[in-house]
Amino acid sequence: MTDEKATPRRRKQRTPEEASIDPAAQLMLACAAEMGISTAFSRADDMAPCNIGAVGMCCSLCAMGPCRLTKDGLTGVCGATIDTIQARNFIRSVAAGSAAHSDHGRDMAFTLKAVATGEAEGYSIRDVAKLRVVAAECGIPVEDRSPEEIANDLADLYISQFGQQNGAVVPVSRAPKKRQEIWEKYGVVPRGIDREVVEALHRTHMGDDQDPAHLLLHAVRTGLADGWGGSMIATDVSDILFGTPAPVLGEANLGVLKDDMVNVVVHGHEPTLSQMMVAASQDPEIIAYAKAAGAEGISLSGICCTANEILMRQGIPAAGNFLQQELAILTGAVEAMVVDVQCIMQALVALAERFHTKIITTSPKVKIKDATHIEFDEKNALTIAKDILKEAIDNYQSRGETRIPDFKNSLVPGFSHEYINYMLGGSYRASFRPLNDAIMAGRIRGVAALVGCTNPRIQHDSHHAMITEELLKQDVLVVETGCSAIASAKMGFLLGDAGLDRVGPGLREVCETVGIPPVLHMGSCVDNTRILTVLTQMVEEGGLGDDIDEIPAVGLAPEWMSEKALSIATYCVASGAYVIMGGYNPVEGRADRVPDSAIVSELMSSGWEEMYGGKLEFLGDPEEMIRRTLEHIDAKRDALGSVSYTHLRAHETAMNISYAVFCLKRGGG
Ligand code: NFS
Repeated sequence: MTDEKATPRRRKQRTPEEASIDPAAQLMLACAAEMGISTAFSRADDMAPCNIGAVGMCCSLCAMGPCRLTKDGLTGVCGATIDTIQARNFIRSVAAGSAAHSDHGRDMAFTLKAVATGEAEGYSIRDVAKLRVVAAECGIPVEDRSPEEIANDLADLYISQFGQQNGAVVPVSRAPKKRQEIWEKYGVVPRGIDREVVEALHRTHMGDDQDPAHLLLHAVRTGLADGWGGSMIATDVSDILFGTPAPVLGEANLGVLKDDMVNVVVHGHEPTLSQMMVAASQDPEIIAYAKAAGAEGISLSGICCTANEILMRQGIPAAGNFLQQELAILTGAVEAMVVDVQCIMQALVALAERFHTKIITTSPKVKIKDATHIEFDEKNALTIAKDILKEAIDNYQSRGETRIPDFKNSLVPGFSHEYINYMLGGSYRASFRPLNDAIMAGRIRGVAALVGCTNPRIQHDSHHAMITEELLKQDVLVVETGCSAIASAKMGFLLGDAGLDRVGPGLREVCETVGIPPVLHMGSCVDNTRILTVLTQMVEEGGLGDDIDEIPAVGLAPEWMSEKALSIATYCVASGAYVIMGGYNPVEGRADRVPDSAIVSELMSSGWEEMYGGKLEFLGDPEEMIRRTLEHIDAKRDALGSVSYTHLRAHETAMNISYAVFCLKRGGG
């Protein structure tokens, strides 16, 4: 773990302030440097990205290569052109992202089945109302049936979506009618979730699909299998089993760790384990066990999307986002980091060896060499969760010096689409009407969804912060998920009063009237499907066109790093959204640099715009992302014939100036 051994030749390292804008992260990075410990930040400094692979100029799909297409006109050994190679690499990433989200959805469906048949220890159906709504939408009879009977049928239906061979996956029917027709026209309706992922791998095997446009059609179908398939199933079932989120008070950042308690950090994605850890941590037997070990009790917190799942529902604090997983261990105060699937750095195990922290893997799919493995199984969920906590408590005595940064922020997460609908209209007239009206009248200029990861190649949290801050000033309502939402939480945007002095006057008026923060935390990354649902309901409400691509809305993932982000981007574009990704463009590389030769980039921007009304662009500069976001929103407003936002603001500014001049002339203030 010591840098001297691992990386003999050090490249220039960023200072903590250059690496992150988060003061808690800066403090821990300074500690890491002092202790000679590497982190993702220092490893990113030490290892420049491969400039051939980063922009998609390398093919490693067979053993005749890897082929690097670095010279004008070069092809791979098999004759593959750079366009084919880039499209193939891209679709493989989408397939991996779609698989990760969807396998999570599959496990949720299996848990629902186990709960329905009484085989899951400690779980119950928390949101019977949502179960009935979702089941009825799927054509499952609900009248005069017990929740378990309905849940059993819904679980069977959802499980069947993964192996379905023909037709359309069920949640696709929730999309606007016009959208479904577009997907049918281009033959991209996902037939079965697993089928699309398998076909993506088949088509990209050596010697198969070689037409970039044809490959990208299947990238769309594979992405849609995630967004309107696996991820949507994951969100539905999580809400049914653990409750549909509603606003709750929470806290975020490393300052949530406690000096006098046993700190257990849950990290990963699936709420089945983390929800049971919440229940077990409140068990009197476990609290007594912790006290007997000399601690005041157990303090549970989360990292990454697992954090979002328990933050949204129970207000359990978030210790941080993706890049803070190592920093949490560096505090010396974490007895156990309990992980399941996705976004878990292998470096955690070697890092934990420098401290007393136990890394406990729990998923049958994920083991890390030298970590402790306690396999989770929903049939004995509560017992296993208690065993894990006891392991952490037993480790409390081994704790050495701690350095918990004194930084944390309060926040109000929990904005499910059901709650947004309710808060806008009240119980009896729940409706998106006020939101649509505010957009049409120009009080809200448009909507931006900021989602996705943090990436050590970009100053941690900085692009999330800058873009959120500027869009709010421009009266753009911001909704967030994943690590982006945790970044905003740390900046205080997820609290009503704390954020409102930094937002434009129109948006501020709406937030104050409705009583919401200017940034709405909508959940984990699988919950991006909640955003699709909100957009669909805005269309159904009327006044903003008859399909998602007509709404003045933009999606941004400014610090993305994961293949899941590429799958999300693809299904959002196919749903009609303009999506801007930060960092580098994985399909940009060309040796010849002929300006109009960027075939795959073009297909995904203007090509997809022509087909789906949405487009995908990769932009490194956050200022450019803001400019294009506002430009797109204003163009969509114009197309709808809504009040011109810029004229409205210019008029208000002129009125304010005349009033100020009038006051000055009267000698007033
Ligand atoms: Ni999303 Fe959530 Fe974070 Fe990125 Fe990882 S935690 S699923 S992939 S890093 S936002």
